[in-house]
Parts: sequence; structure tokens; C-alpha cells
Amino acid sequence: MSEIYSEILKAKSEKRKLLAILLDPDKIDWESIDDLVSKINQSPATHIFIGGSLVFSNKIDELVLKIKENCNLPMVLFPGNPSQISNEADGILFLSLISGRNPDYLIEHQVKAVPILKKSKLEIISTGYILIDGGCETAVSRVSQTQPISRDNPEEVLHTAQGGEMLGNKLIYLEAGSGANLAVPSEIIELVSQNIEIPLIVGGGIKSQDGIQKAYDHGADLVVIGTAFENDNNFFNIEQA
Ligand code: 1GP
Repeated sequence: MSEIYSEILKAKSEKRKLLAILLDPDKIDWESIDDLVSKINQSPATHIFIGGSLVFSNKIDELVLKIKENCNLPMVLFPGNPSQISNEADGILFLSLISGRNPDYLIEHQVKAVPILKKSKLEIISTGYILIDGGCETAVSRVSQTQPISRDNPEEVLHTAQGGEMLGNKLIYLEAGSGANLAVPSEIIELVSQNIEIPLIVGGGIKSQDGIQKAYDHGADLVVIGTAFENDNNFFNIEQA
């Protein structure tokens, strides 16, 4: 089964842009979860991503099931480690942190996840995950003990993305880090999107509708919004200048 990925490919071929809301299970206010789901349903989101670098919650199954009660969007795990895998979700971004040189995040966690994934029905989507300096230290960098690629080195980002594509990654994810001061520079998005065939995800530090549009205009196929929606569940309903 590969519905999520084939839908992403279809959207890309039709130039239809996609949007994922990233939910961190640790930051969910369970008292107002029905309201959260209704805000997601009113938003232009096409996907829900679940996870984060620092998730301690053991309530991922519960969260996925609760959201699914009233929301039909595909639920895709975005795990920081193998403990964040839920069989209740629809798919998983099987991430390799290819900007870093820490073997744990390049292959070790993935090996550990295999027995869990083999027993699951999750759609597994191999994703080359590239961390780019977002102007501040981020949780991904801290937890993975890896350095982001400099914003001033688009070529290195491009070669990393192309290396991921050559290795067989199905998606490339350009990440400035959750809550980053600075989003991925437009010139990097453009350079990468024009020189890879596979779909491009961009996230981290995008704080406005303009920021989303800018990422799309420069070639992002799917934009991820976490912090901005977490801080304000009306983020998508407010007209922004
Ligand atoms: C983090 O790219 C996502 O992995 C979203 O980042 O929280 O900054 O929107 P934000």
C-alpha cells in the first residue's frame, strides 16, 4: 500500500501544493482537543504530521485515534526515535538525517525500528532529512548532536539532497528546525527543487501565510507548520498582511 506517497506524487504532477500541520504529542492540550481537531478541519491542511525531536509522551496511539474520530486527513508519523511509532497512524516518514554525520540518526535508529515497522501496516516513506541553520540552536541539532548545514552553502544542501535522491529517498525534507528564527532561504528551496525529481518538503520557522506562499513559490511541494499553529490555532483563519 502506498497511498500517501502516490497522492504526494500526484499533487506534485498537478502542481497542487500540500500543507502538513505538525502536532507534538507532548504539547497537546487534551481538554481542548475537539476544538483543535475542528480548527485542523477548517484549515487548508492536507496532512497531519505527528512527532518531534523530544517527544516523551506515550500517548501517540491515543492521540492518533482521537484525531481520527473526526478528521480524515492522512496521519503521518514524523518520529525523533523508534519509540514514537504508532500502528494507528497511516504512514511514517522514515527519516535519515543526511545533513549530519551521526550514525545513530543515519542508520542506527532505523535498524532498531525495523522489527516494529515489519509488524505494522504503516506506509513507509523513505525521507532524506536535511537540517539547515535556522539562526538558533534547535532541538534536532541538540538531540542528534549534529551540525546544520550553513545557510550560506546552498551547494552543499543541493549535493546532500541529490545524494539522498540517488540513495533512493522518496522525499527530501529541508528543515530549519522547529521554532527556528529563520526559515529555509528561498534560494536554497529553489535550487534544490529545480535539481531533484522527488517531492520536496520544507519546514521550520515558517510563521505566516506569506512565508508558506514564499516556500511554495520557490518550489516546496509540501510545507510543514508546527509552532505557528501550536501558538495560535486560528493561524489559518486569520488574514495576514
Ligand atoms: C519542524 O518543520 C517542522 O520539524 C515545523 O517547524 O515548528 O517551526 O513550524 P515549526
